[in-house]
Amino acid sequence: MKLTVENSTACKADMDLKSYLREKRELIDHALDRFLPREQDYPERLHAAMRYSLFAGGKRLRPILTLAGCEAVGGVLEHALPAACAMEMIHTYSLIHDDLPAMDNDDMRRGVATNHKVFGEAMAILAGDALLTHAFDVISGTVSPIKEGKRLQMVREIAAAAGSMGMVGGQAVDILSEGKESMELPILEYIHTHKTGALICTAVRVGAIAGDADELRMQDLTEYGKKIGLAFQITDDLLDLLGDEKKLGKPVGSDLKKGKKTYPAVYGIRESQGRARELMESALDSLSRFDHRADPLREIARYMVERID
Ligand code: GRG
Repeated sequence: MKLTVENSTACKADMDLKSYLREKRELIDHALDRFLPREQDYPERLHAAMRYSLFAGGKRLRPILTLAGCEAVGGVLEHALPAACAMEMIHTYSLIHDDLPAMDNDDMRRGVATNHKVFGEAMAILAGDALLTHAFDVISGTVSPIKEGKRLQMVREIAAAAGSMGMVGGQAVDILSEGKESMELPILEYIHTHKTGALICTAVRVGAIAGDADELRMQDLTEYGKKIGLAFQITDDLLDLLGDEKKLGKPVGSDLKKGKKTYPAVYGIRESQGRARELMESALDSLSRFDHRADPLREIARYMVERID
């Protein structure tokens, strides 16, 4: 049976997270394929570079959060698909640029050679640029029953989360802090909440906007998103120390080698694990007003932190 929005797993209290994630990943991959220019479209090399990183794997966490955010407020999944795909395009662009020699200079990502290793630096930069801009075309240009005002709100929120007051700002502070002897907690939290957290929180919010959430639900989901965003980054830092290279699709220990001031580097492994757990519990509390339709969000919060146990 072909998987469609209509027959995909609805949220059940006893749902199996693995099959939920697998199904949603399939939906997203299928939609991404539709939304992206084909490889044979001119200029072919650029479109091949964009598709190479987008379809190299990846957990699709951000777009799944968008769908789950929509589901939690009783929205129609299909309405959130363009925004979900836009989130993944922006995330993939950030990974391509982050891997460049001028940034982290990494050779492996998502289990394969990084974009610049295959296509060269110039094409990797352009593939990232094109994914970022295409994301906004998909949200604003796809035929959708969502009112124009709501779509404009999504565009603005995503732009803010991705730009200098969000992800790019966090990346800039991270780079500017490299090589410093010590790092104060507010700076470390700024980097985490902006570099990674902003996009994760916005992923949940745009799903809820697509689902026509009221203000109270939006506030609860924002709290949830902020907490899991930070928990995710702490977990990612821990995985870089303790994780399995094969499962991660990239070498471990790279933060340590580069002298990065990560959460465990500053606070130690135990304290970081405790902090990630606390954030997860607090994220679950933020969902106390929601019914079983928020179960995927609850399970995702648990899964994020359990990756390090
Ligand atoms: C270059 C503008 C610009 C921004 C870079 C997000 C980011 C900012 C850099 C990525 C560096 C990094 C490895 C951060 C740790 C958290 C993170 C974003 C991990 C990768 O996300 P996953 O685990 O990756 O969701 P997949 O491949 O599963 O999508």
